[in-house]
Amino acid sequence: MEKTEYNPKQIESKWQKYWQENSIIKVDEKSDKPKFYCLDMFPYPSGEGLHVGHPKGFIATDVVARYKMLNGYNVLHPMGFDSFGLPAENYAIKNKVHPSVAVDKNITRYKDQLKMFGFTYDWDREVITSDPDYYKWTQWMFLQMFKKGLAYQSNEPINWCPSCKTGLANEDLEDGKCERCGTPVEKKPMRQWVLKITDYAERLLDDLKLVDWEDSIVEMQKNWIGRSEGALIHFELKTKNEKLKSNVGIFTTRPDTLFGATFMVIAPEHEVITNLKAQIENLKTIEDYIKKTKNKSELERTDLAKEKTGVEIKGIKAINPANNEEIPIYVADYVLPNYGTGAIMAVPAHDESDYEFAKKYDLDIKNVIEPLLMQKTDSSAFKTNEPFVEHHGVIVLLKHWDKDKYLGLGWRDASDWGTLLTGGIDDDLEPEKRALKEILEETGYKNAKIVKKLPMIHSKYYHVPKKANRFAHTHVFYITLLNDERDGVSEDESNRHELKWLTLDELQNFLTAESHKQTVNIHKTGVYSGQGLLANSSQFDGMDSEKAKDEITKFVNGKKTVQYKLKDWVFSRQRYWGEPIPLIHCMACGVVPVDEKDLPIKLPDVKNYKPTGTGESPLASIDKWVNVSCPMCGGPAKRETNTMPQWAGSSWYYLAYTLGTKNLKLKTKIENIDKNKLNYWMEPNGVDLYVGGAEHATRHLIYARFWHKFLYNIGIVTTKEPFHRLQHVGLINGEDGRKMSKRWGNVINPDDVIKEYGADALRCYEMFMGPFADSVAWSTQGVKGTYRFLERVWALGTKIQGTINNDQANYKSDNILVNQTIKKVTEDIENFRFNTAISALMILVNDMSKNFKQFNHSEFNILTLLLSPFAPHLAEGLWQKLRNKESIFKARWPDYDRTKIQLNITKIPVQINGKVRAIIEVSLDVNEKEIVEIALKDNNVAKYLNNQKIKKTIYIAGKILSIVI
Ligand code: ANZ
Ligand code: ZN
Repeated sequence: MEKTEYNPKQIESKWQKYWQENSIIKVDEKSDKPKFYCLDMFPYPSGEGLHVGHPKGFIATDVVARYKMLNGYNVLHPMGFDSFGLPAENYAIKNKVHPSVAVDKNITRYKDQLKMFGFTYDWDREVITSDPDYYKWTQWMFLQMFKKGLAYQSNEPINWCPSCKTGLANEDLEDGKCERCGTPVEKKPMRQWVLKITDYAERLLDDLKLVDWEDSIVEMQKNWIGRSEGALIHFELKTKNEKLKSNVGIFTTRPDTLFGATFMVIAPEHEVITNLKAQIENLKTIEDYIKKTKNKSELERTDLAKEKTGVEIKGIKAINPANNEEIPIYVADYVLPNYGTGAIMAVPAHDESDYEFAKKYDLDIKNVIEPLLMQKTDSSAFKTNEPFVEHHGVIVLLKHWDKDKYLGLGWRDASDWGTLLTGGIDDDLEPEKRALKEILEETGYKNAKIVKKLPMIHSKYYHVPKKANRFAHTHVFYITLLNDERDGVSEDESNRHELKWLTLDELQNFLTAESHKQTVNIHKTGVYSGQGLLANSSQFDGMDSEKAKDEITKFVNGKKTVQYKLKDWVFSRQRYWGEPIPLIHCMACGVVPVDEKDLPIKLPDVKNYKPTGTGESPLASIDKWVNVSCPMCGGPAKRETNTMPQWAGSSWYYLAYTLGTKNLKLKTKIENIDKNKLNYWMEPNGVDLYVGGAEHATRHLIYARFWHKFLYNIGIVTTKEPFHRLQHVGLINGEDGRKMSKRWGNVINPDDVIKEYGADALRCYEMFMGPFADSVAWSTQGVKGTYRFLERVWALGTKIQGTINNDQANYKSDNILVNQTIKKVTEDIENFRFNTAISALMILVNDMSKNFKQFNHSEFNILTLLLSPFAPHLAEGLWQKLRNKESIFKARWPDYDRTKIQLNITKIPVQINGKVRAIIEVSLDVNEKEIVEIALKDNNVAKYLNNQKIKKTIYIAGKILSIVI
């Protein structure tokens, strides 16, 4: 008698062995199937081993890998270890073992753990970045970059982590702190190797079009690369008596605001300070200020919430080239040295930081842009083909005589219409008088005083009652009531609207028209940073700001330029555990590359690998290793002792997998690398699927793209981008909701879970626990639930085994639920909705258990196939029980019958702000999130939403969807 109880321990080891022996997992390139390259971000082997959070992504790629196998693909699904770098080294130092020993031990542990999951890894392709067979090629690639002039030495101040005792790249910081240890970094001038990644900025940006990545990650990359179009404009300098020969260039994205530049700000690091020492009258004060700002992080300097500081440079003025006015120059640390030119023209009326600074130091604020608002939506959208009627008017922001409240008008015949006081100017009355008169007529208040005229606002809209396009020019006044003395107003007026005294915040929510909202906003912040029409800009007055950008740049002989936020990649670390940089310093020849045939330059085995903290790596003290003869002249020379950063090895490991370790042996020459293998897996779009943590969006994923593009340039790869589809994985937190960590004592070890419930239960649970990209808390109860589900499947299989009486089973069914489940599971796997795929399987299993007699052998085959990517061991076991001869992973994924998917379709009205705007057809089982997604794709819904933010959605299942904006 065969044992019928579900015993994962027994079946899992049995089938893992079977897959090994029957080449289910081994792949080669001699296949006529289409290929699928499915990749995980490889782990660094830490001392703690894997906790249950790590494999979530690995399980997902394994599900996809097996699913693709079943769909007839030749699938590469490799694994390896990112074993160089700080994490491995810090672990080694803490535990007083040599990094190479620690890494070996940790890798063994990781592999033991990974093997328990039954993943489809072909371990022959394993890549270990600290293996000389591998890093030989990392060094080789660096040499090619060096030879092409992409690697250069610099002595600029860089980020220095005093705790990790090494320089770091910008990408290694988080909020100005070391990403590894959380210590605030210092700025330290240091000799370092830098890679010119900025040469690739444009391509890194443009080629984002080629990839199929989540929008959020594309957006993060765009921001990191940070492209800005603007102008370079020169300001001449003068002392009290004479013009100076030197001038200062500034970078601005808003040359149209040049007439409003009322002062200039330069970064404390700017060279003009050293160059003009003799002319600066308050040099001591300036130097003191510079000293004070020295160690501030970039974030501290530019944080809008922090108070700005600065000092005026006495004795020198700048000349605004637009109007030849003399303006003061300040040194202030909110201007950064390494962006643009390290100097700016400050336009306080239109830039928030400049405004704050001007307020603090009492500097001139000159408005030069008047908002131009275009009504493009709803009934008052202007009609593009009709002419505009010019219109003049006033808007009054009226302050209460006593309280800090402002007047809003609530219109009685249109309950959702809230405005400020306004009126047209159709007589000869001056705007000021018109504004005061408006107050009297509409409110009866008699004593008011104009405090300030705010910038005019222009707007284009359609006047519904008058049936015409309007181009309105509105004077805006900030007026305060002096007391509550008041006349009665005509009944007519008081019937029309109600006076409401509101705070500025309340007012902003209360107002409907864009021009009124903008009035409050400008009053509140003092700044208008949008587009508009020029004012106070002599011959450019009235010009559209977009056009004025070009015109004013030309007018002052400026130059259009593009700036990037991306900085060159600081590529050296003063640490032991990394790839030695294969360069030699010769007294006579300078920096000389190591001969390629001498690669790899192996990391010497040392006793003392602790960081020195002096800015030199521990390698510097190993005389025997350091002193060499120059490859060019044979004279005495020294090796470069800095090592490469952790991100070097991970920049091309996905290419190494395609070759397999055998092809990367030490003796191999570049000519002998089998590019056909590489191209087989990479063409046409690169790695087909890449899964990993979102924290790599701007580090590894920028570096690897750069590296890949370089290899493309030198003809090693044929694809422009390394990773075609990218999917990020959400974290698994501890049962208490906190990040899993030893510190909280909430770490769950996969070994324990697998021992108790089996790998299949763990795999299914992690895929079932929530939407894949979300962070979810671990639940042991949840694992038990999925375990019981698998038990039920096993029991069902055992039961059916007894009823099988023919071997003619296929993968077809007439059953509607079965066909629906095929469709759902297929689409869900393709779209990374593993949780709903598993719930669909649960529904099918319930039905099969309840109505056992209605299902046949073929249908049970289908269930087993659908389950197999998630619970491969159990599925393989059942497959055999179902009298199939070969491995389930040599079978074909079932197809559903389109005629047998009678979905419960229903019509649902969609309301926007209470009005039905569309009727959409959905299946009855959609949830709120899904139906909102479907609704948003509807043309009418899109039209009425018009990109406005959705405040709330309510779905009454099967009845109605309401959207509130
Ligand atoms: C005048 C101006 C007027 C500006 C205005 C903005 C608005 P992005 O978009 O990030 O490229 N800037 C230039 N170099 C700077 C530096 N080294 N440190 C700090 N700020 C710097 O920003 C470009 C704008 O940032 C530039 O345009 C400049 O301020 C400022 F209504 O010039 B602007
Ligand atoms: Zn030499």
